[in-house]
Amino acid sequence: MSIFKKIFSSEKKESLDKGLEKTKTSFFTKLGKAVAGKSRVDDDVLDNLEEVLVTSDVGVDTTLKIIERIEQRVAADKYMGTDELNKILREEIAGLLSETHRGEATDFELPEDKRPYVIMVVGVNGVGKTTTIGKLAHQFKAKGFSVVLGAADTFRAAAIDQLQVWADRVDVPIVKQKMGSDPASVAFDTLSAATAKNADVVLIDTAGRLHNKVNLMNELSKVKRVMQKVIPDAPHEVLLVLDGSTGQNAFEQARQFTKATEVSSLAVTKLDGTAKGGVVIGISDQFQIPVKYIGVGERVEDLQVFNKFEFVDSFFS
Ligand SMILES: Nc1nc2c(ncn2[C@@H]2O[C@H](COP(=O)(O)OP(=O)(O)OP(=O)(O)O)[C@@H](O)[C@H]2O)c(=O)[nH]1
Ligand SMILES: [Mg+2]
Repeated sequence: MSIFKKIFSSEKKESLDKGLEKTKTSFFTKLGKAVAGKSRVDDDVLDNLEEVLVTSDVGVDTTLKIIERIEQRVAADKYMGTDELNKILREEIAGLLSETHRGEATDFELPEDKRPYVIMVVGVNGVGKTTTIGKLAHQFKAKGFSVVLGAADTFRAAAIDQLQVWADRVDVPIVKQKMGSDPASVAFDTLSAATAKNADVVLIDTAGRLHNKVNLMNELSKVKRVMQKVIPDAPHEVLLVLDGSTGQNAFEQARQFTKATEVSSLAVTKLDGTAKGGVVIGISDQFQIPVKYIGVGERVEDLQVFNKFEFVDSFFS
């Protein structure tokens, strides 16, 4: 068990390190320029550092908090060398993130007293909802949980097909109706089937785009209401998926969605292949909702349970 766990976590680390490569290259190139020719951390260096953080999509508010923490340290040690900046940044970012305890997940686990545990997956179109559901189904199944998928994105025929592909690949049952049918009705059927099967977890896919935003939010509310006819406290989790490669846009989506509907956890996808991985630091700091999962690649194993310390570790290693 312990050997298995070690192998697994080293794989997780490898995938994370690889996924963050672009962000790290870009960040440390900028950081190098920010301190070029400077031996001491002075006001110029701090100004440059602020710009590096903002342009790395950490977000203005979080950047200011980090700079403030570093300023305090510089005030205490006026001769702080720029060669120490890496270490200090790492410590201060880890320190900042550790101030919030939002019940972060440690593994692909499910609370024991809620069966089937219903996760409704929401987010605008193209962010990675369906892919994340496929990856989650794989991870939960690998943990021994029985999974049922619900194809409540009935807006496009391709959406149902895409979830079917995942159901086949992971080998889990899917409940679907034809395109254009009522998403709430699909969700109702899915929960009924999952209850009859004594399933452990239900993953409900939803549409990212409707004719307009108000329609979308109304539809999500209706899906929720109808699910509660089968399982009164469903959905147990509303997982908002954000595309990390859109940087500041991901913040904006998080803001709008959390205003319009109750969101209980976040997944930030597509961190591989982008230099905007700093968004995760800002989003973890800014939102009262935990970042539970991150997507760092296309393979099923590349969906990880987000651990802020592993993240900072990988970032600065
Ligand atoms: N590189 C990379 N690609 C990802 C990741 N997550 C999702 N994708 C890709 O993003 C694209 C969109 O993903 P979908 O899962 O279809 O997104 P969606 O939110 O379901 O989109 P709609 O159904 O149109 O609302 C696909 O090509 C996925 O392969 C990730 O972590 N890394
Ligand atoms: Mg989809």
